[in-house]
Amino acid sequence: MQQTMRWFGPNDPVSLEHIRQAGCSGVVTALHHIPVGEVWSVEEIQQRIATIAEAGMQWAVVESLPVHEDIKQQRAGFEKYIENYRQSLRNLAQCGIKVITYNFMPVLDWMRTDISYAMPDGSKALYFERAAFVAFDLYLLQRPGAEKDYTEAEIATAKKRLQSMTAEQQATLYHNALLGLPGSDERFTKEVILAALQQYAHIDANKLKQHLFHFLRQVVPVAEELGLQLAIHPDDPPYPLLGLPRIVSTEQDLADILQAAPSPANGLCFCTGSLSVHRSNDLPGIVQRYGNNIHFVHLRNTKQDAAGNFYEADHLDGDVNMFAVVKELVKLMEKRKAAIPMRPDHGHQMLDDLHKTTYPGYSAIGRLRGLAELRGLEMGIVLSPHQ
Ligand code: DNO
Repeated sequence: MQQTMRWFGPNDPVSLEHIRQAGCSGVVTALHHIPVGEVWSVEEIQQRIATIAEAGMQWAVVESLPVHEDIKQQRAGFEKYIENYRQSLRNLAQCGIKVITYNFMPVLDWMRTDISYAMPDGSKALYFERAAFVAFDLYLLQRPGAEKDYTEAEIATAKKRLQSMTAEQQATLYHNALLGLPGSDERFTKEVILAALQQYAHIDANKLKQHLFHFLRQVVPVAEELGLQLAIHPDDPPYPLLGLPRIVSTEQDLADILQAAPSPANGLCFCTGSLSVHRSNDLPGIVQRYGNNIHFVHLRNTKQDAAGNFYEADHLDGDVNMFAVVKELVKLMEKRKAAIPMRPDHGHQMLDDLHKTTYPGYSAIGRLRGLAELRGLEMGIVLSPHQ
């Protein structure tokens, strides 16, 4: 695998030097300062390539070239944003960048209720607690009609959970749940989010899928001609939230997406952390069945309990059988005779990083630990003839 790490750009407290010292040859980044929907110019792209090259690495993957909400909702005039997207793809191709990650999650990207969940060893992880999330939805966000999405038992548990929290804990939950997209400082206020959710009142999963398919049919042929590889990121977590449809959650969703615009350019970001939370997803099986279209890999582990709460476990621990996954990826790369870019997705906040402020999940040392473990796992598999 080509070893990479995500870098949020010049304001990221984790420097390119740190990323190189972790053993990476590739950097995964985006032009976060360009507003969503605007064209990424050749000059801006080249400037970023040069910054990364000066640090002795290569801009391996774009994560993300974000899809404007108007495309997801097909609001009047959305075609203009599709054209801008195509133009950004042309500019990226002209600069020699090949792999482009994006997602089609409405309004929100990832969602966690706790970004500093204490692990028994004192490190901190990201955590999704179902009751806290329901309490946020019903009592803090006060989304109209939210109670229809939950059972009476869930509502009762959420109410108790809310009452167990101090005002400060409630404020932290509120803040965590409304954290903006990674890489942006934007935070969703209650009014903004309720208005945004309202836009989806008439867009169900079926309709959203049609919008995604339309987008794919418009951009995939251009990407194919340019020799690019698009990689859609799965929903995190992989189910509907806050009444919003989510359509990149299961193996069937992935199959539908690939089928909608068959092309080597129409591909997947295989994110084990996101997909693993949907228990029916067979991760090594997905690599076997859809490997040809896997263009980028996020390796992360999760540990889920019966109530649907999950925390981000150590990379080799948790519900994902990382050995089986990496074994399939090694087979795939041997077949392709090419390395696939991979990043250790997230990591615990640990050691000196416990005293630093970094993007949730993206501290240096936890990711370095994850990468080191994954690198060793891969090497063990490659070098052992009997696996
Ligand atoms: C979270 C990330 C996601 C991902 C986007 C891709 O840590 O994995 O935010 O970058 O969904 O578009």
